[in-house]
Amino acid sequence: MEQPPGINIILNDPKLSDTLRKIAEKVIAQERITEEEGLHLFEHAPLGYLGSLANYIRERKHGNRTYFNRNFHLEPTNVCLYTCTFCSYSRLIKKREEGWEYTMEDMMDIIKKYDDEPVTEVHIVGGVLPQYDLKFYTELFQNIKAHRPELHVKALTPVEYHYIFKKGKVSYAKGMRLMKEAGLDSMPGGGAEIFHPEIRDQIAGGKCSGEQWLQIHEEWHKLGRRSNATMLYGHIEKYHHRIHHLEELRKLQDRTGGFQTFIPLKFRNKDNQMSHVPESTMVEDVRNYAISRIYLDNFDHVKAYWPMIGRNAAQMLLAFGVDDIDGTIDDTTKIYTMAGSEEQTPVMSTRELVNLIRAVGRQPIERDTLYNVVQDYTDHVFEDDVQYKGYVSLPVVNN
Ligand code: V47
Ligand code: SF4
Repeated sequence: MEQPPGINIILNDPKLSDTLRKIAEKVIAQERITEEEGLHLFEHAPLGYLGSLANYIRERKHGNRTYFNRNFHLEPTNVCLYTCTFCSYSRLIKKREEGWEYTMEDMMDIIKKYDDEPVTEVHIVGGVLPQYDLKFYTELFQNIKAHRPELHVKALTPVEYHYIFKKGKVSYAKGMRLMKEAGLDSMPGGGAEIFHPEIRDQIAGGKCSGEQWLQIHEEWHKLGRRSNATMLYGHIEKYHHRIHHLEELRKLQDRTGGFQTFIPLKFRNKDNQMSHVPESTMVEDVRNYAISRIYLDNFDHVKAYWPMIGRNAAQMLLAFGVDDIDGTIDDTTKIYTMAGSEEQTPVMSTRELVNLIRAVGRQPIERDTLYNVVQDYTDHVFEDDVQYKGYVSLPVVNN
C-alpha cells in the first residue's frame, strides 16, 4: 500500500528494530498499541520515528486543519487550601492577603468586560477555598448564562467538584447533574496531574485521587457532556507512570467516548516547592507529545497549550501530533506566568495565531469548544497583513 513519505522513510530504515517496525505497522493498520509497546516508545524510539508516526496519525485524523478558539480565563482565586508541590498557588495559603479572592460581583464584572468581544468560551479554574462551594458555583453558572446564554462555560475540575460535593453531601452523579442544570457546558482537563498514587501522593496529596478524577469525568460523560484530560509530566514521574496515566484515560474513553482533547502539561519549576526539580528538555517534550498522540488512539485531538509550552514550541509541535493550540488568550491567565512559562505576556491576537499556524503550512480553523467550525482562516486576508513571514506551502493532505 502507498504510504506518505514520512512513513516510508521509517519503514525503509534497515536499522529499525523489529519492535519499532511492528509498532509502526500497527499504527498504519489502525491497531492499538499495548502498554509494553508504549513504554518501549518512551525508552527506545528515536525522535524522527516518533514524529513521522504521530504526524501520520494527526494528518489521517485532521489533514492540515489546526484548531484554535477565542476564549478567556477566569480565576476566582489564586489561594488554595491544597498543597500541591508543583503549584505556585499553594504557597499563598499562609499569606492569604497577598492573593486575590473574587466575589460573585467581581467575577460577573470580569465576564461583562468581554461583552463586546467575539469570545465563545469562558474557562474557569483556580484554587480551592471554602467560600467557593456548591451554592457559589451553581449561582455563578446561572448568572453567566442569564447574562450571556451563548457563552460556553468550561469550568472547574474534579479537584473542585470532589471538594464541593463532599462538603455539600451530594454524590458525584447528583453533583454533576446539578452543575449541568446550573449551566455548566463542559469540563476542562485540569487536576489530573499523574494518576498513579506513587507519584500523586507525593505531589498532590490530599486532593481527589486519580480514581476519583476519572469517576467524576465518567459521571459527566454519562450526562452526554464532553470534557478534556491533561497530564502533568516532566517532574518526578517515570515513564511507566505516564503510560499508566494514558492507559487509564484510554480505558475510560473506550467506555464513554466523552473526552475531546488530551493536553500534556509540561511541569514548570518557578515559584513552587519543586523548584529544585529541573524542567524537561525540548526533545523530551516533543517525544511526550508524539507518544501521547500514538497511544491515545481513541482521542480526537491533542492540544499544545501555547501560554504554557511557549508559542515557538507549540508551532513546532504541529509536526508532532498536535492539531490544536487553544485560544487567543486575553489578559487573565496568571497561573503559568507564575510557574515560569517563557510566555510572560500570554496574549496573542487572532492574526498572530493564524500566522503562526500558516507559517508551518497548516490550515488555521477557529473552533468553538465542541469543535464546530466558527471560521476557516485558510484563505482569510487580514486588512493590515502584507505577507506572512516564513510561510511554507505544504501539500494539502487528503483524508
Ligand atoms: O491541573 C499547575 C497545571 C493545570 C503547574 O482543558 C502546572 O482546555 C505545569 O488544566 N507547571 C490547570 N503545570 C490548567 C489546565 C488547562 C489549561 C489549558 C487548557 C485546558 C483545557 C486545561 O495546570 C493544573 C496543573 O496540572 N499546573 N502548576 C506547573 N508548575
Ligand atoms: Fe490547588 Fe490546584 Fe494548585 Fe493543587 S494544583 S494547589 S489543587 S490550585
